[in-house]
Amino acid sequence: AVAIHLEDYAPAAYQIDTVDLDIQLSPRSTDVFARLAVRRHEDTDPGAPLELDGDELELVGLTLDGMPLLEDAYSATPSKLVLNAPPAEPFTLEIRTRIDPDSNTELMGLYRSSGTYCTQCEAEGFRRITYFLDRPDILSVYTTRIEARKGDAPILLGNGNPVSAGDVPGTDRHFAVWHDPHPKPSYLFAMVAGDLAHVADTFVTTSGRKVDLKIYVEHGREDRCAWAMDSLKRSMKWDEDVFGCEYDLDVFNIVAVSDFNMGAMENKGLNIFNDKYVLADPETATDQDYANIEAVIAHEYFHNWTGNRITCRDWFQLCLKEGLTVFRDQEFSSDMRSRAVKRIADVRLLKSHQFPEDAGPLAHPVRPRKYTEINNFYTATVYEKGAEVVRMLKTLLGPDGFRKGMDLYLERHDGDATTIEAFLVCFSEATATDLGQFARWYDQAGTPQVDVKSRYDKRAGELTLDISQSIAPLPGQASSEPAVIPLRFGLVGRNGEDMSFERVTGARLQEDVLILEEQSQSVTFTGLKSRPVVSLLRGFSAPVRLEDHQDADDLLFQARQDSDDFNRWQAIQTLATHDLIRLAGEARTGKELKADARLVEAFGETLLNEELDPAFRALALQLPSEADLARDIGSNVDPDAIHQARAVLRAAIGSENAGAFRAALGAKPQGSFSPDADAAGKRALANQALAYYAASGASDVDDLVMAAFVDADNMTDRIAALTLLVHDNLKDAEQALEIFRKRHEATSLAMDKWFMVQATAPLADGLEKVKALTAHPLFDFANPNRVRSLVHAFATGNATQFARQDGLGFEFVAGNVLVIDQRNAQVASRLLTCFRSWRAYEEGRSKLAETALLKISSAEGLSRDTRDIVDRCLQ
Ligand code: DPP
Ligand code: ZN
Repeated sequence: AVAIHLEDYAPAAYQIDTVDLDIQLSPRSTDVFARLAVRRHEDTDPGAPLELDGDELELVGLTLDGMPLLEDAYSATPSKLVLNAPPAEPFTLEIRTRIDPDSNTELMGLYRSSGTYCTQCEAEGFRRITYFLDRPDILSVYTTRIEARKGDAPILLGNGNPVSAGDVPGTDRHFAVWHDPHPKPSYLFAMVAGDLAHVADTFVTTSGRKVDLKIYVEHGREDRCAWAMDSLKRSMKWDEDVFGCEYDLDVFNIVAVSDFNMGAMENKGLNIFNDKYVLADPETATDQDYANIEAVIAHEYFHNWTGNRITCRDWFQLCLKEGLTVFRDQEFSSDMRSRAVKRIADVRLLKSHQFPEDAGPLAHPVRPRKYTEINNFYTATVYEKGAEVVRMLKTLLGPDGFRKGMDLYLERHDGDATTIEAFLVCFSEATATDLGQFARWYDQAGTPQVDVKSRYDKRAGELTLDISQSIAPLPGQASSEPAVIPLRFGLVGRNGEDMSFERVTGARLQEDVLILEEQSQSVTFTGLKSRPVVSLLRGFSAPVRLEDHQDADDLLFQARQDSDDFNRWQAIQTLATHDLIRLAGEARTGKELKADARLVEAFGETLLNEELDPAFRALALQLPSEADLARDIGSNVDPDAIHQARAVLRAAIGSENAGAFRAALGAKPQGSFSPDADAAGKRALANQALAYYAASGASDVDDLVMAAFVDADNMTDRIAALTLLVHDNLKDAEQALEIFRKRHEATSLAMDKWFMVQATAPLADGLEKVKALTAHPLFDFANPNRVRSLVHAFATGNATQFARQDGLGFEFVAGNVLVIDQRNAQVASRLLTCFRSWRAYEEGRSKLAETALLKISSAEGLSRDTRDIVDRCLQ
């Protein structure tokens, strides 16, 4: 496959101003008539060829200004339609293609999910519907006529506003016409046709536009849409209040489908969602599901401005819409919930997904410069690190400066397909700030390592921080330049309050943020009466790995006293990480393992600290995951040793504080179920307590956990108890799995959890169980959610079984990648990324992982997606 380079960008030779589609639906044979108004770009020589993209298309008709084309005037293959010498003046091209939605297992383009016709066009799916200039800088006005058998598809939906609808006389078919007045790129095209139920509501915008809101789902699922609708209305209001962004059509439709590669898709006026981000009720959805739904509904809605009205010039600019929109949805959730808790959750995600990506063979800049398959760049780096970069921009410019820049961006670029440079210029102009060095965040891969050594001179009352930053060499990036790092900080005095100082030299200071710009610099604070505890990177003000050499005393102090909640959490995590890494090292020498007593005590204290909100305490009690520890250890990783270390610490914390944990089990919210953040926090804390109590070894553990499972009146509590039963191999695990299956068999999203609990069980025969589950009647390779809940969950959430010493875990996942690649390249290549840290394993496992990768690499007929990932992993 050929690599595409950012530096080769050139505007298309032709523009397409309007697109009129007539889509005549039929399961095996759908006819698509596309009428395109084509115009030569002013810089294009008259007669230059017009090259339209296709993908597995069959051309059945072609006219130019109403006339059939002579055979030597064009050439057509399934992946290309070329007009050799089109007219110099604007012309109308009519293209008729025939497609087969039922055999579209890639779930890109037009396909069917549980009988419903739906589309997914980002990034390059529109070319699977008709030949087109399928690139995001071609903005066109779309009118879509959809026709189908009335009985099969009573509901017909398109982008924009509804125009007309009616029966097709003399047939059993009907049609609907939709018109979207906003010029848009082809990746935002969507249509849906099916037998769907809906819930309806309305929203009135600030300027008085009444918008009809509808969420479409399969019949019988309407009563699981309330939370999504509520989230949508809150998102619409919030975007007006916080960013001044108003909705711009008369309708906003959301459709939930069961078979979807991504989380959701922001098609103009017609969002299509993976149903896991729409459907929720207490019986089938966890608090985490509710929070995710709120965030994803907001995310897709926010794209209406950051993504749709202002889109990307080319796919290298993907972070322009994704990083910014993730930042916006994170801010929204923070405003709806606890800001500190949301921040911790987001940083956990960043560190567990993005940091490993950024440290291995799949590392790439937030704005990549080269790709062979764009689908492989919908990554944690583009999304989550992209959001962190926008957050740093806000930190550097302040809230007012940031808002000024956003206002200018939204005004200046409305209707554009633009770039990161244009985005940054708006902030630079609005605030008279030079962002030249800041722009490196978009162009350099790798997580900067920030090393800080502090020295306190008692006599002079001065504190000096010797700070250096660096990025380890990566494939394709041997060296790097210093980044602008906003380091939020506090100098904490013995009473827990931040100390004031006289002066600071060696770095720019902006309120409580030090701006680092050099590869190394010494920063000195004067006028300090005693040695402070230095609290750095408060709120995780930059996506860096901080090594500040704090000793255990200072960390314990910070965990108890820091006024910054994030750093209180971070301090206890750092303490736990240090001890776990020590234990994991000792586990490999066969030494008897003993957890650090002060750490164990600190966990008990955290549990009992009523000043902290329950959600925060639940997060603080969570140990670093096995994957987190593997990432921090970095090389020569032994997953069994890590697992053992965690088990020892968890048991120590559980048994030393058993009484307190048992008492905390009763702290559940009272009354009927509410998904709000408060109630969710209480459930999280009680379930965390249950997990520690289960590790205490008390004699009533089996019965207590089973009782918690049986008595649970919501999915959050039920799945928490089931996870303990299965993962700790408690007495009634099998019985509980049976009870759960019988209860939820008809609810696919709940059964995903049933598969996932088993997939992630760290048991000696975990792999054999997962293999057996691939033959379960409810397992289905065609459903991405099901594949993710079993195979992907195993590969990413079951470190000891995936990386088994006999290599069978790697072999199993690699085999599945090959099977899935035959039908759905995106799901397969995503699954394959779980090998990305393979070189960090100890030698034996590393060799076995390489063998599995080589097996994939040597397979015939790999998709471009999977080929790209395997090649990069092995490079
Ligand atoms: N639908 C995906 C998202 O919103 C890709 N645009 O992130
Ligand atoms: Zn997005």
